[in-house]
Amino acid sequence: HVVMPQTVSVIGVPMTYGQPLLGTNFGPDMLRNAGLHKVITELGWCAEENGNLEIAPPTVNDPVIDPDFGNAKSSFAVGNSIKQLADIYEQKAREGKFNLVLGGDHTIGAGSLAGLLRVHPDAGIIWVDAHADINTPMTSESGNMHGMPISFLMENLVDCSKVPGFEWLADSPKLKPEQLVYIALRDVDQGEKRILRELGIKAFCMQSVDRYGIGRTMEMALDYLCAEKQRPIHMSYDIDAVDPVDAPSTGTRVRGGLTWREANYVAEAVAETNLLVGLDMVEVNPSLAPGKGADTTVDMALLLIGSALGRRIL
Ligand code: 6HN
Ligand code: MN
Ligand code: MN
Ligand code: MN
Repeated sequence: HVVMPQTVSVIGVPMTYGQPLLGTNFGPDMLRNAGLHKVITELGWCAEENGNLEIAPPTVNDPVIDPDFGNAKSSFAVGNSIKQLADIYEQKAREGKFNLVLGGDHTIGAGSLAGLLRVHPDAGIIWVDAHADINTPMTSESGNMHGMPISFLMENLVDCSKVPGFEWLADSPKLKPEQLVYIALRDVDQGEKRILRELGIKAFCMQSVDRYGIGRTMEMALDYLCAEKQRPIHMSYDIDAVDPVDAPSTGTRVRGGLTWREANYVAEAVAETNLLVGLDMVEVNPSLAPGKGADTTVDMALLLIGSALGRRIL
């Protein structure tokens, strides 16, 4: 039996180095300025503001990954920064607080998961994303680390001791494939497809949403994680899971995404389990589609946070 935490611990992680574009660093403050704390408290939670983590930029002297082990751009800066997130996530989770992690690009998902698994080694993960984010430095075609965070946390997939900045993850608790489920995938790289197939990872891509509807899809996803036994859940929500019509300000837009209602329903269905202990909201980049597009995207992200924190229509 898992008790629903009463305090939402807000952690800003203004990370940009996991992908080539500037702007994701503005995500956390944009969400706060748009009324994040009001959303949290109006839903009956206490809001604990932890501010933004300090993200040290890459320097020319940083160690880089040996090409024999693949490509992972700015791994030293990324890895050292998200270690801070792992530590604070762990601390807040031990205090029984709900972790609300504001990105920042999706590399920060690796920090959240690392902290989560130290406290809840058998947690379930719901990864809501157009992308699978499970490239290893070897399979990645781009070298952009926001396409890799899950690979570092999956057992027997990456030797983290070979990735500068990520050595601290080498003997951290890892995920088993059956702890992870995807929602809304629609742009998966060849190497990722092979990994998903070989590890037998459960994925509900957009075609599942088309075929079964979002209601049945979420029922299957949550049954998959929790039917046998209840477990704490962490949801990592990439705003690019949402159709670009409703979330244009993000770096890797893919057509054919979740509608406004489907996107909220995902969060609502997870909230209804009362098992959610943490949420990442990532890849909001107000510098892309500035103005109305950015407002639309921030508004969407804020609505999704509210839905995940238990807002009901009735
Ligand atoms: N994201 N699969 C592509 C890559 O570069 O590895 C895209 C990754 C996108 C990551 O949106 O968080
Ligand atoms: Mn994505
Ligand atoms: Mn692609
Ligand atoms: Mn992502």
